[in-house]
Amino acid sequence: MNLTRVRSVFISDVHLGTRACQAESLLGFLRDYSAEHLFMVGDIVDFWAMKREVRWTAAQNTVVQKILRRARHGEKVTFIPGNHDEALREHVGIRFGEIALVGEHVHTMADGKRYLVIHGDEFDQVTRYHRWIAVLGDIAYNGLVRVNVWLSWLRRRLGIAGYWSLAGYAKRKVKLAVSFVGDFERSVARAVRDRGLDGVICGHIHVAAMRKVDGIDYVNCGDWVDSCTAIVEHHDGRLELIEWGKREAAPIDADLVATLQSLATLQPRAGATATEHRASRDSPSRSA
Ligand SMILES: [Mn+2]
Repeated sequence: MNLTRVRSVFISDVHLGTRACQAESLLGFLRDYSAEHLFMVGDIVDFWAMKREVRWTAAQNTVVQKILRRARHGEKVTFIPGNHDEALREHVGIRFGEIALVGEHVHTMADGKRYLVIHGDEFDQVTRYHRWIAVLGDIAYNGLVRVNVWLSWLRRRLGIAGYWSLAGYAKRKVKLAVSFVGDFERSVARAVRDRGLDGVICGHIHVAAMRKVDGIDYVNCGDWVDSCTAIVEHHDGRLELIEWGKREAAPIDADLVATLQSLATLQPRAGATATEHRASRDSPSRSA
């Protein structure tokens, strides 16, 4: 195990309850990074998608259990609801056991810089004023992510190295998406500068980033449905973008793993044969 201790971990857009959620990858990341502060920056649970279909896997359960356990063991866990878990916004200001539920948070980094931690959908003109477009876009995006699971499987079968994301490619290429991302980043930066803060850590648009936007440190956690990215703050206040999806082998859909495993059990396995031999050797002596 390769444990890295950091001051803070920031994750967003996990979308628990959906097929696209890369819970196994997130578990791998959480296993490797322990922190004093854990910020969950919105869209952790996807109540929108769960109205259509609920996909709750064992790995997703483990994610919840791991986070609750970390909170019990003294990690300061802060949950900032997003638009997909906006039902929780009614309860902002309450503590759920060890977890603080807040609408936004100003985090002081180890080097004294002050960052606004917020999901960010309030800066997205589409989500704010055209909810039905957002819902349609959400369905289309989930479709892309789903197709991508099969593409990455195919790429592995063909021996093509590395991870390539169809949804990521679409986001980079579609002109509308590019200008949407730019508008979003600038409007977040403007709000943060107006409040006299040094930077922002947000999520929502599923595009991880760590750069200056109009003089503000613009940091976006990305997501755990496609790119598998997170932000960590080291003990000296330095921020780092962790691209877990690129570090690991291409993320695999849990169902696909189950299918491949059931196929694999149809093949004679060395381990299974050895056990059978031992069993057949033991049984006559026992009956004797
Ligand atoms: Mn969102």
